[in-house]
Amino acid sequence: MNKNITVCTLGLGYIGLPTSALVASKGVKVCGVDVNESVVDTINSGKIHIVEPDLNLYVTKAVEAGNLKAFMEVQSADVYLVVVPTPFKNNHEPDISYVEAATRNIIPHLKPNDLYIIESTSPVGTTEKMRSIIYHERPELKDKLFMAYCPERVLPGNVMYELVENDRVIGGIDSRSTEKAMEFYSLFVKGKLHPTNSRTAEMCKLTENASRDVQIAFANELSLICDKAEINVWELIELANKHPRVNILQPGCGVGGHCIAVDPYFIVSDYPRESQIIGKARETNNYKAFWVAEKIQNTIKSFQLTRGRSPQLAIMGLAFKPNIDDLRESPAKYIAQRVIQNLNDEVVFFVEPNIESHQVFKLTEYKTAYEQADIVAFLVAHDEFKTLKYDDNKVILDFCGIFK
Ligand code: SAJ
Repeated sequence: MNKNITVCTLGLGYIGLPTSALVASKGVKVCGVDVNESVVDTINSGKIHIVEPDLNLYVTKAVEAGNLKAFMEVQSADVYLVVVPTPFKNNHEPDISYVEAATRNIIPHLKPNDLYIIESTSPVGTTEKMRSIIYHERPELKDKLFMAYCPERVLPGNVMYELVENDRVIGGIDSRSTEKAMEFYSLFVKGKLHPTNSRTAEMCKLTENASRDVQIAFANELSLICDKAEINVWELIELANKHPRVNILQPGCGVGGHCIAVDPYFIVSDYPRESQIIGKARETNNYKAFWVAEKIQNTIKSFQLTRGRSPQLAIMGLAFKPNIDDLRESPAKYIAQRVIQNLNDEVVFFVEPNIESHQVFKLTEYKTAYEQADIVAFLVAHDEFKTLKYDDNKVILDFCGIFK
């Protein structure tokens, strides 16, 4: 595919903006579209609205070179990338309304030989549903468009590297679409491009994250068992992983973020009878956060009974995973909120080294909190916490293997 094409990306978030900036850095004209006017203005001023290493450099250069411009409305192009959110409704039903809305906004601009790609995590069959909508509105384009589903699998914090280096699965609605989409991604992806159909590509994304959720649930279930069996779960997992074909992941205070904790529901909601393990893993990982909150409450109560006074408590970590500043969908934040709800006269120090301040939790520096507290609950395995020395005089609740 030559570079004098125009790409229109719908959705300029954690994936849409990095992808747009990367494609633009190859000399391709990219029109980014977002419903949020401040996002559009921020990008057109050469700045970014999200935290992602190196992204600012790419966006500034692409905007200055005139290869990246943001708009509130869809611009006519040759390639359309749909990279909008796919949240779920309150009963864990996937919500593809943003994908459908973006598609309907594209339809009037479509012409023969255009390439339409969905990257948003979607329930199986979504690309086929969008094909029907497009052909219903534009019957003259039937079989004259290229349409594909191509999920991303980048790790937040390493996006600009992984967008280039990771292999990608390219799922066309037919083989000519798969080929066309592979031509497009070969413009900027160095990883291997794996052809398949759209349903398999849609399920592949969900499978990757559901498999990780199940693996984490196994580790979390082990931690509950070991707590009762009075076994050090960190030592147990380390020993079991000495087996050449065993790789048990790490227990935590629950599973957060808007990927691993969300995507499995896309499978469960469509295949509820068949996805028993996937569904139970979701329950186990959600229950772990509740169990941690209860454990902290019980520890406070037994401290008061045995010491005759209320403890000072340190809640170590609020982010959804180690060494990041993202608190969205964070089990640690949920646990901290539960602690606040049950507070009597205990003093609580909230610690999150990756953010300066928080509108709900008054933050304390981690060394100070550790020194002052009687009970220390480690919720997130931030690197800073691993520099602390184990102190026998404190009640240490280590839910994430700081002192493993
Ligand atoms: N977690 C554990 N124990 C572990 C590993 C993770 O409790 O051993 C927890 C983390 O603390 C966090 C949650 O699971 O709360 C998810 O963290 P994560 O490291 O699995 O990753 P995400 O959500 O940042 O990114 C995942 C990745 N998917 C896989 O590793 C299969 C990433 O490649 C995807 O692109 C991303 O989801 C996504 O956007 O789908």
